[in-house]
Amino acid sequence: MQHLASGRWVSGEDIASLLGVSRAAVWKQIRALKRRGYRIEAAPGRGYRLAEGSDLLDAESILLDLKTEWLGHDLRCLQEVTSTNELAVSAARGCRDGTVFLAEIQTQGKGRLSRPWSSPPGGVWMSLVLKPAIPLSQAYRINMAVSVAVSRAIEHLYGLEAGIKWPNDILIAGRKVCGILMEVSAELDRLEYAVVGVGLNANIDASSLPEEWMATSLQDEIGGRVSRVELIREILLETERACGRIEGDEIPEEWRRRSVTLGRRVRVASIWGTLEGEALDLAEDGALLLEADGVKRRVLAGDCIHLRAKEER
Ligand code: BT5
Repeated sequence: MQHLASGRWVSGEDIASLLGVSRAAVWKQIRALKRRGYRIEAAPGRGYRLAEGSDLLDAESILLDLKTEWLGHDLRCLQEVTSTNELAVSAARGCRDGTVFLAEIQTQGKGRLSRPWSSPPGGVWMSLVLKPAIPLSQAYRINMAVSVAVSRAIEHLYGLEAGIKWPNDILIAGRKVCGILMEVSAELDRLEYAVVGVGLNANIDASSLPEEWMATSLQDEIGGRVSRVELIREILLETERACGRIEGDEIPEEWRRRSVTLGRRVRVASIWGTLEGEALDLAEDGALLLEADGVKRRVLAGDCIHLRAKEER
């Protein structure tokens, strides 16, 4: 696959000798790639090349112009996995800080509370292994940093306003384009690692997802396909920048500015029950501060629904 990544013509003979396989094996591989949806052109006497605009996801093309200092330098790009988070969690201890797992398809992509995450080809299904030297009590800041980074990347590349819905969904015009799932491991209060899973609907048709999910995709918003390679590079760069400012007020401040939850009437369901009220602010520990029936309350984790006008009391 990486031999086609440059977009230049490459002969079947050259690929065969580079890989040490037969011409027939190359042809079989090309046929398999086409079946997976890659647009590969073939011309007699010239060989094969990846058609312009092909959305090829491979580590080599991403690394080619990746501007990060440490994040994503160990990039593991796979075709089909159960879940990149699952893979990253099982490997995290032996991985260096900033290792990234990416997959074209997840067969058991997961959301919070083991909810399913639909992961067809064309999305960005990626998990980052992060090992910042912060106490466990501050781990919520990693989540915040990644939400801010994804929102920034979407804004920079496509000029779309990408708001953050508490706790960390990314919405475009009220519809979910990205979900983030963080899993951490710690020893006493020392954070060992965090695995942050980013599920971003890039080149997928959101109308194929159930309407009640209120999902969207970059492709639907822009009216055309995006380069996932460029998108992943930008997310990694913004995440590295945000991780560099993990302590201090800057990230929570930017999270607040990008929040589409604060100031709204919301209903939050958590293990402690359901609360309805006005979302006032984000607390020091990432909890949502609500005013419900004149009383200020804190919710550390839960599912948040932005209420429509007709549901307001
Ligand atoms: C999330 O959970 O939003 C976190 C999703 C994290 C997915 C990434 S992909 C890479 C990494 N590997 C994984 O296995 N996971 C991470 P939550 O807030 O619980 O939202 C889950 C809910 O979103 C589901 O119950 C559906 O209602 C909806 N949903 C599922 N797939 C979706 C999609 N592709 N786009 C929008 N909404 C979706």
